[in-house]
Amino acid sequence: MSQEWPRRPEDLARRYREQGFWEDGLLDGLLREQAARQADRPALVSGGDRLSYAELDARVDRLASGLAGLPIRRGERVLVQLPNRTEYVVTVFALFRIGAVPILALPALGPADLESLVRTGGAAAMIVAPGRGPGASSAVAERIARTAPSVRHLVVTGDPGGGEALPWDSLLSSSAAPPTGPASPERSPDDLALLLLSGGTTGTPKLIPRTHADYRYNARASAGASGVNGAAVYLAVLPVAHNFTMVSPGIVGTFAVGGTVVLSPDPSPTTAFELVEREGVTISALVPALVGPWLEEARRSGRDLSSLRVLQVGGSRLDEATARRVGPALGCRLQQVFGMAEGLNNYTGLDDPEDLVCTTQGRPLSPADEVLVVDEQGDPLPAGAVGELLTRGPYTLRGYYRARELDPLRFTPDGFYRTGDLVTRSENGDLTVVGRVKDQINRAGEKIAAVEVEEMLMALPGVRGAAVVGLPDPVLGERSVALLVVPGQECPTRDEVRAQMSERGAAAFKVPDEVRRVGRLPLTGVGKVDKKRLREELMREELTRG
Ligand code: AMP
Ligand code: DBH
Repeated sequence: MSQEWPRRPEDLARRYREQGFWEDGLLDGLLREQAARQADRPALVSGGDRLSYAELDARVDRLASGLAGLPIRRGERVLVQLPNRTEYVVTVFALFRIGAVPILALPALGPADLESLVRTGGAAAMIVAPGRGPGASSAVAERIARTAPSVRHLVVTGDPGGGEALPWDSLLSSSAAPPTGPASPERSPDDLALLLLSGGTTGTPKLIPRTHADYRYNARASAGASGVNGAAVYLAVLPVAHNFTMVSPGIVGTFAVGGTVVLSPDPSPTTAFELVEREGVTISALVPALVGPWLEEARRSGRDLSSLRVLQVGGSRLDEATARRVGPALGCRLQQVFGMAEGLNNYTGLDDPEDLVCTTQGRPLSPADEVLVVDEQGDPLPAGAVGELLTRGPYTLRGYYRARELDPLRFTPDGFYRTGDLVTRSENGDLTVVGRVKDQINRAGEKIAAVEVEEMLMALPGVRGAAVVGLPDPVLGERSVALLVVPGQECPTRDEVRAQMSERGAAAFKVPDEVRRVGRLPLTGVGKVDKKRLREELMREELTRG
């Protein structure tokens, strides 16, 4: 087990415990604790469901019994790909309760990524929704479940449509007997609790190990930073499986303090505003690409948004002009959140001056977060200088799951995570994100690993060279542009690229927004495509084109 993911050194772990960062307690314990404290308070609102803490906790018990009966055992991984509905929350907390480890897959992930997660994670089961998302159709899930040797069970919410899958409802056992009896081995807050997806810089997404203690701390501290307490009503607009929606403070943070979580079935502002008015939503979280549509809709719609106190925006860089419109248009405070599934969360303060809130991406959440801004040699830089952000702390990973070979690349010898983000830090510790070292495109918050797309482009007929870069885009943050070297042949069209990529199981958001033919690609000294120069050349061209 210890080879699968590196734990923190014992002296550091002891310090985090002694200083109160890590509490005793497991993630599902958060529901148990609230059910004991305030049984009748609304915990979860989704579609027609309205569950109190006692009801939600009981439903988690019933599913936990069903899952344990399959059996799914403590420590086993289970791929979960579900939309923003009650079943997601119940599933994830039931897995926590039996000590199994959900792998949280976004609905937009395609079959190729799903399969790679199942294989890397060695998943014993898959729990998916029928026909939701390109990767989640029952047929795709059935194929993966059949071919991946580790998978023993496939569970589908809704109608499994006559296939091999087990209906999720049938697992809601009638008895709520504790799924893990006294004979089960002692569980620890330091156990692996869940596996999150990294945006990834290599071809396949990496798995991020998070423990019960570190995730509980991340959630509770985030609730503090965003003013979420027992009176809060948190609206989940982004996919529930995203770390932002889970823990910053998201679903887990809201449960930690006994507030109410409302799930929006889709990200449209029309749906969201109806829920804000009906449920008295106090806080929600968006990626920058959704902010414009929200501001537009606020102008048009007659909905009463007066309950809204805080709008969090994160996932990619929010431009200052849009940032300044949020407060006046929505009548609430903006909070920028710069986070990563690997751990570190930064928040602008709710009482910060407007200039700071609109121009920086916040400060580290925890007094125990260590951050360094370093140059290419790894030497620390003074305040104001641009460099790579390194971080270490009580909720930041020390290595990816089953990817020990990446440790020397992505971590320093003393355990700092190399974020790949280029930032500046002010004298006061406020961070501003200015770019990325790592070669990925951040398209509306969806991270695209350039190499993965390039690999697929190279497989097209006649293509001799391919590079994918992100260029600034007012709506998407970055749009992806593919440059193809196709000597003496027709350049493939975007439709042909799309067809080829979808055949290879790629998610739709990974298809380049633009495909251009070039004569050559600029190379570095060692002969790698010089992305930095390429991007500069393209941006110059854009400027001269007007
Ligand atoms: P992931 O590794 O998929 O969890 O994505 C995390 C990355 O998203 C960070 O390392 C940043 O590159 C980017 N990111 C997240 N929040 C922000 C933000 N508020 N501003 C700019 N970039 C962000
Ligand atoms: O982009 C992210 O991964 C992200 C953004 C905001 C995140 O993981 C988070 C907050 O926790």
